[in-house]
Amino acid sequence: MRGWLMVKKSRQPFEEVVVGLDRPDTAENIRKYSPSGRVPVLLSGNLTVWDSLAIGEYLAETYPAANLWPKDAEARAVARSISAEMHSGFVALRTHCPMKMKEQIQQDTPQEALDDAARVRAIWASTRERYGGGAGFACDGRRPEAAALETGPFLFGAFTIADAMYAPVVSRFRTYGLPLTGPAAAYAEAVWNDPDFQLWYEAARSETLRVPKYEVQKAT
Ligand SMILES: N[C@@H](CCC(=O)N[C@@H](CS)C(=O)NCC(=O)O)C(=O)O
Repeated sequence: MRGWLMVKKSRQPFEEVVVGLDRPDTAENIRKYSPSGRVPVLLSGNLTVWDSLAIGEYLAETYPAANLWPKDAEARAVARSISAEMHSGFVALRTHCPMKMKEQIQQDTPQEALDDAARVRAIWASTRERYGGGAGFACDGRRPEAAALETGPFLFGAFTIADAMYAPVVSRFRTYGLPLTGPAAAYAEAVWNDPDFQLWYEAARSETLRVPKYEVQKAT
């Protein structure tokens, strides 16, 4: 979802190849495209980019008009920080709340995953407050004059790579009924209602491929 959303938001035409995961031929199929054996991978001419955040960076540099990172350097540094935090962290949330967009699941979510969810909520609320076109104050309390804050419902106003990085978590909050109120809830709603996010959701709803290891957990 993350790489796909980034390419959609770059507004460039692209062709999608879907590879079924957790199957005997998955590794072989992915390695036709990706040297890491992981998806997503972006092929552009002779170039292969095999990591979602690297894909975002490449698209942001190649198609600057798409504004995939915030324009302001301070906001951009924060956007990169929270994107990197998502990329390398939140292991408990990912482990105990696997992404299952179509389902509503009642479970006793372990405290460590709830702690991750709390950190995500705090990131969403504080980023919206400082950079989302609302109050728009810098870390030291100053309003950043060069911020050129854009209005919009996303973390930095307009949709950026940071929103793509957190989009799967928006889905996890919904699937597992994780607590969500106030600005963080409004933000999650905005991502859910984004037309490109909805395109992915509709495709997921009609998807017939299954990932066997995630089918053990039953929806209630
Ligand atoms: N750092 C990578 C992680 C990618 C990753 O873990 N992808 C999983 C699917 S979400 C994968 O390719 N799994 C291969 C498999 O299940 O065989 C990125 O975000 O691009």
